[in-house]
Amino acid sequence: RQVAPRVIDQRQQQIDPAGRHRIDPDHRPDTNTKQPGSIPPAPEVGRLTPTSQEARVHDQTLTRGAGGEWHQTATDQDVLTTAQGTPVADDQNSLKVGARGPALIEDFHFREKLFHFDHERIPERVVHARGYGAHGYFETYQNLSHLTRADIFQRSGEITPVFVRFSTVAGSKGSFDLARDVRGFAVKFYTREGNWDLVGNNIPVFFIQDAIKFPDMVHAVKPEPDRAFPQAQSAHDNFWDFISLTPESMHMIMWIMSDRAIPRSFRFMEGFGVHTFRLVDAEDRSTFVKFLWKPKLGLQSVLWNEAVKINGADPDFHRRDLWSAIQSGNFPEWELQMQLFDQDFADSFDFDVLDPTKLIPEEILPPLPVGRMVLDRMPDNFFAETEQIAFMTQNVPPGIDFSDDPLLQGRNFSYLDTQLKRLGSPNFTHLPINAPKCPFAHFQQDGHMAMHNPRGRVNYQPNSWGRGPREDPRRGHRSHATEPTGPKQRLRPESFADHYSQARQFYRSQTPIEQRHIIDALTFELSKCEMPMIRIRMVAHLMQIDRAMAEMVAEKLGIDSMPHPADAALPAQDLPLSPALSILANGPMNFAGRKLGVLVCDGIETALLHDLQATFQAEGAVVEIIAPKVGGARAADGTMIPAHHMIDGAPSVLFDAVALLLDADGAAMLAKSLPARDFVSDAFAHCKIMGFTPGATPLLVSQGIQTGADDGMIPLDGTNAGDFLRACRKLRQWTRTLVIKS
Ligand code: HDD
Repeated sequence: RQVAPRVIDQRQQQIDPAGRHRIDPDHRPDTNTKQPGSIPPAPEVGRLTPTSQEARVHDQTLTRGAGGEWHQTATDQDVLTTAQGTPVADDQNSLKVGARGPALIEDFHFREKLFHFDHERIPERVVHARGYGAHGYFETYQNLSHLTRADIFQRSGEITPVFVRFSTVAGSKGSFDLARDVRGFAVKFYTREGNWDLVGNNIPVFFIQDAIKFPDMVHAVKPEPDRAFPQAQSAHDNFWDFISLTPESMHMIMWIMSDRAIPRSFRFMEGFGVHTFRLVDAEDRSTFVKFLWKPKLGLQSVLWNEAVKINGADPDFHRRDLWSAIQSGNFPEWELQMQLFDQDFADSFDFDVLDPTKLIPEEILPPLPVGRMVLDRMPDNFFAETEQIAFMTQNVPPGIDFSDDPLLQGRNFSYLDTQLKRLGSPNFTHLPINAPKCPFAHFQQDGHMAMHNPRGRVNYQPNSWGRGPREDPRRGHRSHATEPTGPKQRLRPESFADHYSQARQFYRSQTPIEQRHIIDALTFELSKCEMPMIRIRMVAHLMQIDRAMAEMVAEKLGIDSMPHPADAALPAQDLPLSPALSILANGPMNFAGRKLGVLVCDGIETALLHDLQATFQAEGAVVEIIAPKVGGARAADGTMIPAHHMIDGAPSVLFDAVALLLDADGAAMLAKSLPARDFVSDAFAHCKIMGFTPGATPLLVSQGIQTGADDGMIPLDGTNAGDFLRACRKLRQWTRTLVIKS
């Protein structure tokens, strides 16, 4: 039956124009505007190349016309337009014959909209696909002109804009944050003499010594090609097969099986440039350097059992943490340090400084602090900045140079190559996030999406017109003049042959709790390998590193007879221990930047809550309230306490310490709630410091937790918030691991 169509004009249902999404014009960041709590970012340096469409690096929403005028993008104005600027009359209905169609191909707005949508995705990074970035600045501590002519290190107090992207390695873009994995720590410094990319990790060594093995290593860790799983995990046969056949990876294996691979937050991680680089001074004298980032808030990791649960409760745990910290003005900070050494040191050191599977212990070569980095602004747009940023190890300014580390040499090819694939055009440096902020001038032209081409007649040099930029042998980047010699061959140097000594040094420098975590991690990962032969081959390597560790792993895996130790080109030496390698031996001993979760119910006293809030906030910690209902809880004095979370959505794994402010009725009620029971039992099992009012006892008892179990259980009596905070500063009550397997 034909029904007469009722024509609905969707436009009448639109939001009131006043309520439409718009960008507050005052929101546009101005590079000269002081932000509260931060020092002003560096002024833009010089002018960019002559261009008709230059975009200000700090502002993704504005473009500049030839006459210098600024154009706003669509989101800044009231009238919706096509990408061509044509005002749109109807964005709710496609153009049809009659009300019921068919649709007409002449509907350019509809086709343009779909066309653009269809092409929104770009390939994710082949590694480090999941990442999160922020803007900030680097402040140079002192003049280092005696070491390097890099402009960034010439003046104390120099401020250089930076963009940092943290990442996991193996997982795809949509994977979870708490994978057991290396974390990328990539920093782009927009210096006055070009971009410097320090593309590092939170681990100072790498799996392989030669870049030719990188594709194999990455294939092995990524989901297996036939079944396309497991996602973002190294716990599978292919990874451990490759590793067990690659002894040079053993040092790195100790690191990724340690707590370093499950950081509590990006803010609590170290960063490392990994390779040996060179600093070069104005007289072309070279000093070797390794770069290290030290977090001001100290190091902290989660337990594996926590990581698994965090991934379920909040897969965005790390990115949310960075977002919240920066948005609330708690800007994370790292100190840049340099380990500096000359050829004599390199010759006398036990290992080859070109071998990226080795580190130089800080006890042997104490690092020199050279500056600090503060992250103080989130990107305006994730895609435009965090996704499109292109890091390349080849980006070094004059005064910084490469060593012959074969991994670094291979990386210098791979990063440029991958950007072309990912960003689709050799003009990716025209994107504001990748463009230098210093003057630049060259004759590269054309190509997809060219935003600034040479203006006028001259696009080459030398030319007779006396125009255009020329090279400058004095200011330009000069490679340090080394004199490589030797036959052309494919060979690993003998100086790269010791694969076990530093692995042993790392393991033995850990505290007993950290050693236990390594054993648990190895056991877990190898238990996921279906091929017994792979497990046994790995245990044979562990025998070379530490026999007792190997035996414990074998015992937990149910391997009855120990294999022979793996053949080693060089047997492990007993190196001096390096306490700097342990997280727990270098605890922050404060609670700044950490999060207290306070579980409340109706009928509680507000005075205690306010006391806790004031005490913890004064420490620089965040306090979040969890209640049975997200609407909050009604206090004894009748006031409403708003909650940040409902108990069902806020398990204790999301907090560094917990407080239970409950009366007996509330505790008895929560003792029947599974999320509340998990909240306390997990907090206890994860060795968290727990404060509790006397009324909370029934909830604790329901989980078999004694209120006086240990020094991490703090009864709250309304006067001792300070004692509770002091207990929280140690972060965990590790003695509990003697009774509970973590
Ligand atoms: Fe790499 C990305 C760090 C070895 C090839 N790498 C990438 C990122 C980081 C690192 C942090 C993400 C950058 C971003 O956030 O966009 N990579 C390292 C470190 C290594 C290392 C510390 C060893 C010391 N990488 C390495 C080798 C190769 C690559 C040996 C190849 C020969 N890496 C790449 C890449 C990526 C990349 C394929 C993927 C996305 C990208 O570059 O931009 O080119």
